[in-house]
Amino acid sequence: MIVKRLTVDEIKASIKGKLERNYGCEISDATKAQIYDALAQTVRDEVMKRRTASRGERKKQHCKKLYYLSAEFLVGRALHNNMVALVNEEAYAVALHELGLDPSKIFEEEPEPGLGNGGLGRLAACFLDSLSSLRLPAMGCTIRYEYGLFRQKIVDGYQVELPDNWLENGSMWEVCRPDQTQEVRFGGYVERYEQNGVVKYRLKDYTTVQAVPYDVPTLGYDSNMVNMLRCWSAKATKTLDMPSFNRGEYTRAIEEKELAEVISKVLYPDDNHIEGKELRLKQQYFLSSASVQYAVEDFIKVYGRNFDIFPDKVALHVNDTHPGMAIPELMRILMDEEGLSWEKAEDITRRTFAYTNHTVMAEALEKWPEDMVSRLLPRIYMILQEINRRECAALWEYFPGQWERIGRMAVIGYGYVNMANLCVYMGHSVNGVSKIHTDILKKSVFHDFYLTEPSKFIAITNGITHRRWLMMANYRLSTLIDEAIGDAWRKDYEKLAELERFKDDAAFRQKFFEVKKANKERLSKRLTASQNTALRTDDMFDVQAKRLHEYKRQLLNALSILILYNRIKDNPDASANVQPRTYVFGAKAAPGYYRAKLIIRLINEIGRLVNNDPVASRYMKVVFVENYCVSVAEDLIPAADVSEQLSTAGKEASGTGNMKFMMNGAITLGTLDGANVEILDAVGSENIHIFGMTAEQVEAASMQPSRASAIFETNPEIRRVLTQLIDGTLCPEQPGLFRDIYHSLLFGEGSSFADQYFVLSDLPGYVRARENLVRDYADRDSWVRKAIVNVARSWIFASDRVIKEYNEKIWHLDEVRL
Ligand code: 26W
Repeated sequence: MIVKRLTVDEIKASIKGKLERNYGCEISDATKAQIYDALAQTVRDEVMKRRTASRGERKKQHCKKLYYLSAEFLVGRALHNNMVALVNEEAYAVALHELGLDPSKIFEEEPEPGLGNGGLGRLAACFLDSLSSLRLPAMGCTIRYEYGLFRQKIVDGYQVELPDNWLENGSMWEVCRPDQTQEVRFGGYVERYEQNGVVKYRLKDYTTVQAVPYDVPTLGYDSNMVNMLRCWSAKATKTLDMPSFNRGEYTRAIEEKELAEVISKVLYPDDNHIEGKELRLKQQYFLSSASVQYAVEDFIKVYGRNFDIFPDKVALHVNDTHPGMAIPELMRILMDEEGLSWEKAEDITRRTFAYTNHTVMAEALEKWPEDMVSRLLPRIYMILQEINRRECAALWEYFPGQWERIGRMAVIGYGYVNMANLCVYMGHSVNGVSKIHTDILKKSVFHDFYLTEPSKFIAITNGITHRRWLMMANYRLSTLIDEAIGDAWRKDYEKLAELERFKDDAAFRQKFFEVKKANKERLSKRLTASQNTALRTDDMFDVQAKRLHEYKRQLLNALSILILYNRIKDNPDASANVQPRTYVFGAKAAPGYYRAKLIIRLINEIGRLVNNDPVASRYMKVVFVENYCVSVAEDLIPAADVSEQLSTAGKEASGTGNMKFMMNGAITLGTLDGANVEILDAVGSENIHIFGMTAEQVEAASMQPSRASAIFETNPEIRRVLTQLIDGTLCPEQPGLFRDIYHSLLFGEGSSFADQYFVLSDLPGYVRARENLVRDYADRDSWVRKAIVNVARSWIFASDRVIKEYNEKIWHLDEVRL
C-alpha cells in the first residue's frame, strides 16, 4: 500500500479545516494552542494513515516482535519529529509560511513528555525511532506518569523543583486502548491446590489495579512503519468501593481509588541512586506484569498456545533491572495460567529475556528487601525463591564450598532480592553499553557470572538517532551536508562519512562556521526569552549538559573556571588576546541529593562573581541554563564548540550526550571513560582532547590513602580555590555556604574517603587541557576541520547501527515487508 505525501495546498486546507471544525475560527483569530492542535492533527492523520497501512503486516508475516521494557522513555516533543519522519518538511514549511505561521513558535506549544531522568530513558526513545526506521516490529512499554521529571527553576542560585503536569491539557499523540486493559495483582496470599493430581498455586485476597494502555505511535523515518510506545496508566478496578461508600465511609472509598491510581502518578527523579520505596516496586511490577500479560495474550492470538515457539516469536528486553520482575512474571503466567512445568517455563523464559546494564555505580544497583517483595508480590516471591534455590544448587556444583561467592551471585541473599543477579542469571544475554563498560562488568561487577557463562556477555556501544539530533535539531547543518554530499545520509547513516573530504574545502568551512554562529544566535534568543540571558555569539561555547552527579564532575569544570578567574585577576594584561568563552551548564539534581544541589548553587555563585567582574567578564561568562530537557538540548547542543565529558574514569557507563555534541561538530574535552574512549578511536587523538586518570589508575588509587591533602599542600592554585570556597569570596552573605563541598574534597565523610571522585587529582591536567583547547580554537581553519571530522565520523554512533547490532546478536527480528 502506498501512502502519498500531502501537497502544500492539502496541508493548508487541512489546517484551516481543523480550525474551522474544532474551534469555529480562522487562522487570524486562532490562539497559538489552537494552531498547534490543527497542525498536530494534520500530521497525526498522516502518521495514522501509515499506521493503518503497516498494521497487521507483522501478524500476517508472522514476524517475531520485540517488547522493549523500560521504566523511562524520554521521547521529547513529537510534532516536529513526525514532520521530519514524513519526509515532507519542505511542503510543511511552505504551507506554514503561506499561512503566515512560524513553525518553531508552533512547536514550542507542545508540552514535552518528561518520562525519563536522563541517558537511560533517552536511549530507549532513540531505539524506538531506529526500530521503526529499520522496519523492525517492536513495542516500547513504559509507565504513563502523570507527572514527568520536575521542571527546574533557578531562584537565587538554587534549584527549585516545580511539578511537570504535562497531561494538563491532554496529549495529541496518545491513543487510549481500554480494550487491551490488563489486571495487575498486589498483596494477598498464595493458596496451594491440586488439579488433576497436579499441585498448583493461586493468589487469594489480592488487590487488583487495572493497567490501561495509551499508545503513542512512533513513525520511522521514510519507512511508513509505525511502532507503538505503550504507556500503562493505573486505574482502580471499581470507581468507588460501594460497600464502604454505603456505610458512609465516603472518604475511605475515595482513598482506595487514589491508592491504586497513585502507581502511575509520578516518575521518581533519582538518577543512578535507589531509595527502596515500596511505591517504586509497585510501579516496576505494574509495568512488568501488564507488559508481559499483553505479550502473552498477543502471542496466543497469532500462534495459539504453542509456547514452544514463544522465544522464536517474542523477545523481551529489560532496560536495566527496573522491569526485571517481568522475568518471574512470565514464569508465573506460563506455570499458573498456562499449566506448563517449571522446567519448560524456565527454558522459555530464559530464551526470551535479554538484559542491558547501564551503570556500575553501587548505589544504583537495585536490591529489594525480601519482606517487602513477599508482602507485595507473594506468588512472585515464591518463584524467586525457587529460582534462587536452583541457582545456588547449580553454583554449588561450579564453585564447591565457595559460599561467599555464591552469596554474592544469589538472586536472594542477605535479606534482599538482587535484581541484577536475577537478570544476569535468567537472561540469555547481558550487554554493556560501551567497550570499557562491558570490560568492567566482566572484570568486576559480574565477574563471577562471567566465569560461569562468558559467552552471555556482549558489548554494544550506545548510539543516538541522527534524525532528531542532527536533522531535526540542526536544520542548518543538515541542509549544508545535503549540499555537500547529497541527502542519502539521512536514511543511510554510514554515508555521513563522505562529509570528511569537505574539511579541505575553504568555502565549505566558512559555511560550517556560519552555521555554528547562527545556532549560537538561536540559543541566545531562546535564553533571552526564557531566562533573560543573552549570549555573546562570538565567544567560544564550552558546554557541560547532563544530570548533576558528583561522578560526572561538574565540580572539576567549576573549579577550573575559578582558577582561570584568579589568573585573569592576577595578571589582567596577559589576558588581552585571550579568546573569550562562555561556559554553559545545564543540569538537574535529584531533589534529595543535597550536595548536587549545592554544586548548582556553587556554579551560580561563580557565575555571579565572574559575570559581574569588569575585567574577567570581558573574557569569560558563566551561564546556567534552566530546566535542561530534550527540547533545551535540541537548541543547546548545535550551538556548542566544546563538549565537556568529565566523568571519573570507570564510572560513566557510556554517555550519549557526548555523541550528540560530536554529531553537531563540538570537540570533546573528556576523560578515558565510557564512549569517550570510542570517540577517541573514531576521530584520532588530534581531533579530541583527553585528560586525566585512567580507569585502572582510579581503581588503584581507590585502594590507597587519599592524596587530597597532599595536593592541597603542594599546589597553591588549588589551595587558593579551595580556600575561596569557604572564605567569603563566593557568596559573601553566607561565607560558610560551600563548606560541605570543601569538606568532601579534603576530608570525605563516613564511608567515603576524601575526594572520592578524584577532582583534585585531575584538576591540573584538566586546566592544561582547557588551555590547549583555547589555543586550538584560535586557529579557526584547523578548528573547523576538526569539527567537520567529528561530524563525519559520528556515523558510528547512529542508533541505527546499534539496533542492527542488537538485532544480529540478541533479538533476531525480521524486517516487516511493506
Ligand atoms: C533505580 C534508580 C536508578 C535510576 C536510573 C538507577 C539507575 C538509573 C539509570 C541506569 C541511570 C542512567 O540513565 N544511566 C545511563 O545510561 C545511559 C544509557 O546507557 C548511559 O549512556 C550513561 O552513561 C548512564 O549513566
